Amino acid sequence: MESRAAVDDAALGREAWSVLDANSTGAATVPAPGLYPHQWNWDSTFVAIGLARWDTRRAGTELLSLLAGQWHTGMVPHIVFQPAHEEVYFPGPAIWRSTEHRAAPHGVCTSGLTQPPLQALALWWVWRHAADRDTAAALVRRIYPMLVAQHGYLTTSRDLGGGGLAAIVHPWESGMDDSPVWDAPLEALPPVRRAYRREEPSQWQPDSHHDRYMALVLGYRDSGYDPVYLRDEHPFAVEDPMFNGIWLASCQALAELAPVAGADAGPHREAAERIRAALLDRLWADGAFRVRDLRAGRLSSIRTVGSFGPMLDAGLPADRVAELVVTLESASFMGAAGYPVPSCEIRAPQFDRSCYWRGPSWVNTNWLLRRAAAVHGLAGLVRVLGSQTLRLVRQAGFRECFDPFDGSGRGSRDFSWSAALTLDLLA
Ligand code: 2M8
Repeated sequence: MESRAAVDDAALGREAWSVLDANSTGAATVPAPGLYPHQWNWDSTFVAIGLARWDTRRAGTELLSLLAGQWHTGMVPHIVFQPAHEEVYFPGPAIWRSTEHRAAPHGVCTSGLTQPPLQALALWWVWRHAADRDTAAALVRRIYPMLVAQHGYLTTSRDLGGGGLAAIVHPWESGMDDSPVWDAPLEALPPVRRAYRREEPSQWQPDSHHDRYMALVLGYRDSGYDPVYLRDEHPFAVEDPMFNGIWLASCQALAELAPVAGADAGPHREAAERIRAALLDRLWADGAFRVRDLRAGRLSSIRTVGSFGPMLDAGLPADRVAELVVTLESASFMGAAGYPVPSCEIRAPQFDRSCYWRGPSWVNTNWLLRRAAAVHGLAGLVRVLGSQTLRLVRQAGFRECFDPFDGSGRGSRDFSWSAALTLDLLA
């Protein structure tokens, strides 16, 4: 495998800071040079988490720059575009046309989809770790109402199944784009043509998953980003355990932050309880949380790293936690991998050790599972996830993701969340 000379903690920390500085626009940190030149929702939020112990102001600026893209509906978009690079990434602002929509913010172009609602957990992380208490308190007072609006949006516009969970309406909203759990719902979509590309009809190829991603984007955009269209007509609607597990943890974070903002914690605690009950009722089957396809009315048979998302909930019943830990440590996940945590179960036919969310290990999901282990007092798991994640970046650098067997790097180099979360793990 590709490997570097042993890097000590101080040098690793310096390298992480220089990646974050290089990827910073001044207010936002883009995921990686070249491929991802805009601000991505959960990428930026992981960067804020990584900065939390070291630089309260910069962590706050990161969150505020993302929230400058928040829609009046409360939706926090999955991309806030950087004007200088508008056409570098496809689909760019010309496809999303956010500025034509009355609910979108003025003066900034965004996508029309969202990503896992991690911001409240990040704000709480900043609050909890801030050396600069006054700055942190001011930040909480400023951001809290925006996050209440975000959670309101999920409750009112995304409970497409009517059972208390938020549905995602595109694989991009999960943050785990090409995970095998989206294969069945994508393949059930009507055939699509590449009408969005400047190609002659004679050059049209049989449609791919990417064409289907685009068809979903265009259908939703052309409805005017209408929540009624999402509920009644949009062909992709899925309840994802990681998205909802993060939402639950963010409700608990808002409950902790409410007194700082002079608000009542009660509604957030009630929301967390509702989501927990819905997760257990709707997504738990055969010892794991699974993705529910609302259009097909069935649960996925494939378990992924997303299946462990609800472990972020400190109130998850102990027997469920124990079952999840057995699965996580089994040969399906950590037990047969050299490096944690494969993004898809190793025994699934769809597992692919080198293809993004179909197998590789990721620093951000490792961080989330380490956090989940911490909330349940699983000290051994916390230690393993932390030390093995640091081993990955020490050996292969701040790559986008890693081969779970030999730890070699995959995807972009100098990837922001890999660098930022390393700073947190080094603390
Ligand atoms: C990947 O997703 C984008 C679309 O949002 C893409 O494939 O172009 C995912 O890994 C996602 O989790 C991440 O937020 C994004 C930017 O790093 O890249």
